Formats: sequence, C-alpha cells, structure tokens
Amino acid sequence: MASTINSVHFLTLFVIVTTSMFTVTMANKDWPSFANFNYTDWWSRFGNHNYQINKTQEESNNIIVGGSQNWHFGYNYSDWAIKNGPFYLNDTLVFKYDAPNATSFPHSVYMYSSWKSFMKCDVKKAKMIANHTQGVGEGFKFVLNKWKPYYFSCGEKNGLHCNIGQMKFAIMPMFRPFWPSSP
Ligand SMILES: *[C@@H]1O[C@H](CO)[C@@H](O)[C@H](O)[C@H]1NC(C)=O
Ligand SMILES: *[C@@H]1O[C@H](CO)[C@@H](O)[C@H](O)[C@H]1NC(C)=O
Ligand SMILES: *[C@@H]1O[C@H](CO)[C@@H](O)[C@H](O)[C@H]1NC(C)=O
Ligand SMILES: *[C@@H]1O[C@H](CO)[C@@H](O)[C@H](O)[C@H]1NC(C)=O
Ligand SMILES: *[C@@H]1O[C@H](CO)[C@@H](O)[C@H](O)[C@H]1NC(C)=O
Ligand SMILES: *[C@@H]1O[C@H](CO)[C@@H](O)[C@H](O)[C@H]1NC(C)=O
Ligand SMILES: [Cu+2]
Repeated sequence: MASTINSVHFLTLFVIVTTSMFTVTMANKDWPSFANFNYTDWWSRFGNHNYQINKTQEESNNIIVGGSQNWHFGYNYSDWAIKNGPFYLNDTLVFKYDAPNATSFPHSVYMYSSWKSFMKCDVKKAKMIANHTQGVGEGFKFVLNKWKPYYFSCGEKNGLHCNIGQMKFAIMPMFRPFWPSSP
C-alpha cells in the first residue's frame, strides 16, 4: 500500500518536473520555428544552469539552494525548485545559512525517506544531514547521486520552518540529455 502511494507520487513528481522543464522551454520567447530548426540551439534550452559543453568535465554543477536568498525562513523553496529545475544526476546542492546568534534563529537540513512524512513535515521521521553550523561559509554540499526522489526540509521547531516557513522542496534528478557535439 505504502509503496503504491510512493510510486504514484514518484510519477506525479516526475511529471511535474518534466512539465516544468517544458514550461521553461516553451516560455522562451524566441522558440525556433520548425522551418529553420536548430537542434544545438534547442538542446541548449534544457535547464537553465548555463551548462558549458565540456566533455572532459565530469564534475557537476554546484546549485545554491534558494539562489541569492540562500536557506532561510519564509522563502518558497518548492517554487524555487520548480523554477530552477530540472536538476541532474550528480548535481550538487549547496545549502547556505548563517550560524545562529543572539538575534537570529538556527536552521538545519533534514532528508525524508518518504513522501508522506515530507508532506506532513514529520521531522521526527527525517534524518538530519546538516546541523546548525554546517551551512556557514561555503555551505553544506549534498550530491544528488541517485536516481530517486529527494525530499528536503529545515528541521527546526518541530516542523514549523518546514510548514509555515516553506523551507521544504522535493527534487527528482534526471539523466543529462544527450548532448550533440558542439559546432
Ligand atoms: C545553432 O545554434 C548554435 C547555438 O546558438 C549556433 O552556434 C549555431 O551557429 C547555429 N547553427 C545554425 C545552422 O544556425
Ligand atoms: C573543461 O573542464 C576541465 C576540467 O574541469 C577544465 O580544466 C577546462 O578548463 C574546461 N574547459 C572549458 C572550455 O570550460
Ligand atoms: C509555493 O510555490 C508553489 C509552487 O509554485 C505553490 O504551489 C504554492 O502555493 C506556494 N506557496 C505559497 C504559500 O505561496
Ligand atoms: C556520478 O558520479 C559517480 C561517482 O563519480 C559516477 O560513478 C557516476 O557514473 C556519475 N553518474 C552520472 C549519471 O554522471
Ligand atoms: C546575527 O545574524 C544575522 C543573520 O545572519 C545578521 O544579519 C546579524 O548581523 C547577526 N547579529 C550579530 C549581533 O552578530
Ligand atoms: C555540526 O557538525 C560539524 C561537522 O560534523 C561538527 O564539527 C559540529 O560540532 C556540529 N555542530 C553542532 C552544533 O552540533
Ligand atoms: Cu529553518
């Protein structure tokens, strides 16, 4: 039963990610007309990570979660994930957040193994992958090295940062599209 639910959501997520990919593609104003279709140009529209065509580069992208917003209370990270996707296998997520001080609250990064506990922000069923201080400086790095859905949230205040604070998002990394050789 649980696995049925999970696979249904797995598919849903996949569709969302795929759809958003095409939304990004279609939203581009200068969508090429089919008469002078340029495949190189077309493929370059996948993702918006400014990939360089670099066959020797095995290392993957570092993606700062939230972009210039970093990892803080009250920013819509689900929205961020949709707008900045798709993400690819071996991409590295970087969570950046300051250490707590007298005037600021701590943050952390938790990972859920199930969609259900992620949806409920059931932090007790999640695993802490970064504590209060690991987001400092260069940030906490996490490599998306498996082809599976990933569910992240902040773990603070028993789910409050996850629920009300919107510090939660899901990602299904994709295989990199075939890349035609550069002209
Ligand atoms: C196709 O697009 C690429 C990248 O924008 C460009 O470098 C190339 O010259 C284009 N090829 C043709 C035939 O227009
Ligand atoms: C390709 O990647 C390699 C290894 O990271 C790097 O040394 C090289 O400068 C890159 N080339 C280009 C054109 O970006
Ligand atoms: C956050 O963004 C998602 C996806 O765009 C949207 O569905 C959701 O309503 C937003 N949440 C809030 C509280 O605005
Ligand atoms: C991801 O990185 C691992 C370890 O470097 C490598 O074995 C694997 O082939 C990579 N996967 C992809 C899809 O690039
Ligand atoms: C506490 O942290 C916040 C957020 O990182 C920062 O803006 C503020 O200057 C810090 N305050 C002190 C007293 O260090
Ligand atoms: C957080 O984790 C780092 C690295 O594992 C460790 O050095 C540090 O003591 C931890 N900090 C707290 C507050 O637990
Ligand atoms: Cu938080």
